[in-house]
Amino acid sequence: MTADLQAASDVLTRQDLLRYYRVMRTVREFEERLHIEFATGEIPGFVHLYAGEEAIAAGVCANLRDDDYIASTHRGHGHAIAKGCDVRGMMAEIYGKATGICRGKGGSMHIADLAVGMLGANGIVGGGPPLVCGVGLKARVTGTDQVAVSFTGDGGSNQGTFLESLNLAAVWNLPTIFVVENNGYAEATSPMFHQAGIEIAKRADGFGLPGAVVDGHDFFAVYEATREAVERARSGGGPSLIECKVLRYYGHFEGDQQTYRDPDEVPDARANKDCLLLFERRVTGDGLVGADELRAIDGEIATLIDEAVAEAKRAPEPALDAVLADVYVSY
Ligand SMILES: Cc1ncc(C[n+]2csc(CCOP(=O)(O)OP(=O)(O)O)c2C)c(N)n1
Repeated sequence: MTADLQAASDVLTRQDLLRYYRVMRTVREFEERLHIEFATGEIPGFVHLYAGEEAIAAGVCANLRDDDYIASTHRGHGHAIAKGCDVRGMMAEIYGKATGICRGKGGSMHIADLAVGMLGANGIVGGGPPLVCGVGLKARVTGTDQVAVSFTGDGGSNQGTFLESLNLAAVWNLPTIFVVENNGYAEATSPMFHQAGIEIAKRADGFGLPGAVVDGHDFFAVYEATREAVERARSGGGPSLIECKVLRYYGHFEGDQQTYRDPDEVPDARANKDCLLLFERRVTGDGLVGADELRAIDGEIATLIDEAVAEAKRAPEPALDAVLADVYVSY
């Protein structure tokens, strides 16, 4: 048993392992199905798939409570599912239907549910980090022990908002965690062309914060790094930066021809770095759960996604007179 699995299995029960496998499988099935359904032309707007990156959403959110917060990106389905958003409601939302989690007016890039602390997917690259500074400040001022996590891509980590947020979070000692999902491209641009410095995580040094780099395909590595950061944040120790190195299986958006990619990259990642396969090998190899239990979960999730798609297709469009409702919120 490796050290991080040993450390994680000291705190994770068998039920936990099954729960986090279920989260990753749900995200994978949701995304693979959206890839197929998007091609039919029935889904409006842009869709950016998260498949391949599931261990990050699952490993981070496994450490969070319902009343903790996350702020997401344009590639937000995995984060939303892992934080507890309703999967059927999300599917209907992506189809733009009245039964959607935001009544069909947000679509893929604006899924939010404050009841589970999901502040929203975000069409604005670099939009999440300032939001978590806001809720982090609220938690500090009101004296709760809530924490807030933002997800940002490697491209987004070059936005001023990201660096300004690291600075503010450090100055104010906010209970925030900045997770960077470095999937090797900002749209079609490799970090070779957009990233100065060796590692994004090293930027933490400049703000006096702890920074860590982990393999984003490895649930246990992400889980352990986040557990440490969440414990620090909850107990008043302030913010952290975690960079997760990962690969995405699909294009930047659905329809992207991916001419910027080596054709072997995705087949290789699917064969050798699939977070679900890695997870399964480790937990079954160490006798923590049975492969049959994982297959049973696969079956349940396949049914759930089939039903979610069928329901979304049948659901009504939002009524015309609802178009202006909930667009602005006054405080
Ligand atoms: C402020 C802003 N600038 C530019 C864009 C256009 N845009 C959308 S996604 C994207 C690239 C994001 O790359 P990255 O942060 O690495 O995330 P990934 O897509 O790789 O998950 C850009 C430039 C935008 N949505 N918002």
